[in-house]
Amino acid sequence: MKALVLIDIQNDFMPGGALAVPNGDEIIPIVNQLQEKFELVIATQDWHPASHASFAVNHFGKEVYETIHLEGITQILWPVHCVQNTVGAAFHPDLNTERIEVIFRKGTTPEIDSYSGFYDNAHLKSTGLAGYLKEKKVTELYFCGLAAEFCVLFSAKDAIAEGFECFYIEDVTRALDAEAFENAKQEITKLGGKVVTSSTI
Ligand code: VGL
Ligand code: ZN
Repeated sequence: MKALVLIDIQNDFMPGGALAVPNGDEIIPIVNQLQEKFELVIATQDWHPASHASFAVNHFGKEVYETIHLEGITQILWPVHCVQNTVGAAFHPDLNTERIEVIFRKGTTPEIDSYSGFYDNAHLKSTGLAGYLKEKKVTELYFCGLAAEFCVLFSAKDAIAEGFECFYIEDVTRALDAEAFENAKQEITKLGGKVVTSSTI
């Protein structure tokens, strides 16, 4: 059984959003078409409280994109984004949400950040996503969404570690940084995942 995972297709990651991924909106028509090919579609949503530790404004004297140590790991400080119940945290209005069976929200704990849909960045807490998918007898996971080198990459890596066959759909994601995108694809391949294009699905 295969499932399509829509990672963080939210307004704040779109052009004009608080943490805009260049051309992020280009993926939406392809995501909508792809959903028809899957029996199970699930989504993640970055869903932060305003007090979240990943926001630069919550650290006195720190600027956006500086790093700090959080829970023993390096944390990039982001602009305020995807605050719970704001328009920025909502799915893009053109995304077809009718077939999304369940939404896993992440980044809700103020002091820990979660790029992956499975675990927070320090692997302290599970979201329950792996258990949900295993109960549904899912073995193959196809990833699309934003951003390619953060939430899509981290979700794909955790999926591989959880024993799922992982497909990273390279034309249905966009990156903040082109070089990081190339590194992300190499990392997925090295770990045993597959980098594919939507036309082969
Ligand atoms: C993301 C940075 C911070 C993402 C979320 O969805 O890739 N990136 N929060
Ligand atoms: Zn975030």
